Amino acid sequence: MTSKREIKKVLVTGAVGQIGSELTLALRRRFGADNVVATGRKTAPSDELKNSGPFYFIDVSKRETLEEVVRKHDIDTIVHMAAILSAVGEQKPMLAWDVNVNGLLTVLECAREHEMAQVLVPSSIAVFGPETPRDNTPNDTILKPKTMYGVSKVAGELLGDYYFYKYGLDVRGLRYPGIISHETAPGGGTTDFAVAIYYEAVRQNRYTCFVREDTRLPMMYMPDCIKATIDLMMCDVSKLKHHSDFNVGSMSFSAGELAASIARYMPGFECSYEPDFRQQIADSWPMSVDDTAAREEWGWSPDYDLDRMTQDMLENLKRKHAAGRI
Ligand code: AKB
Repeated sequence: MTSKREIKKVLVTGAVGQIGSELTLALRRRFGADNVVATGRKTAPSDELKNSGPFYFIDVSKRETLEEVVRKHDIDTIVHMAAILSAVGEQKPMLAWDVNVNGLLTVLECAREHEMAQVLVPSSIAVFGPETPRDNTPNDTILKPKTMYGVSKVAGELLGDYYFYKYGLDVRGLRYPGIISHETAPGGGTTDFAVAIYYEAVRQNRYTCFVREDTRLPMMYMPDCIKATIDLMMCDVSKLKHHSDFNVGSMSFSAGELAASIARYMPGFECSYEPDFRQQIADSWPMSVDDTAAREEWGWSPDYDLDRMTQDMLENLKRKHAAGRI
């Protein structure tokens, strides 16, 4: 492994997405606004994202568009958030492979040639499949996903570790569970119901959920997701035994328990259930994960539980609703 370089200039791909948009702002607070370059593919950035630091449109599958921004800003770290998620990935498997694998390879090659300090690339609970133990899923276990998203994320984890061991490029990654937030809506995932339910609770006090009531999945509130990502980026590489594939647990609940938590703060809230094709995807994923490796190797520990998250989500969304913003 080459000597560790300090993170000074970060480029975020997928910065307009659900996690990227909040992560970019958090990174700007930490490293300085001009030192964190946000990039997106098509979607226009929010005013806050655009006005708080540099922003560019790039296409990660076209090396030259990435290269131009890397050179211009002397980038030494890439946080690669651009991805096609599970539900859209099942509708467009070739696109999912192209963005998630070929896009990642472009990023890794660029980082290797520029001898960058670090690449952070998230993985997902989607790397697991029906053959994996679903309860308290171990970090190192059977990876036989049945979605193209999962297949591409397994490939991404293997590529990350390959670049670490072969070239000494410091690649790190964590397996996000469903991420819940009130700023930017997620797009195209199986766990999106756990965000949509809050929006619809505030808008009309009812929701029709696309997975069954007893569907239990690992989830995480956005502040914990940002904390986990930045903690992993900042930890000393010599402490890591894993690199691209950390389980990160926070909370685990069924769709019915989520609805019950909302009903505690929104009297009269009603949830009905009409499972669609995403049910099968959810049924192939863990119900909870064992994140001992993350806790031991870089000190991971979440702050939020279900009810605390529900209170915070509803408070923020009610404020947005009252201001006509949702
Ligand atoms: C999805 O549902 O596809 C994502 C994920 C768990 O990676 N939120």
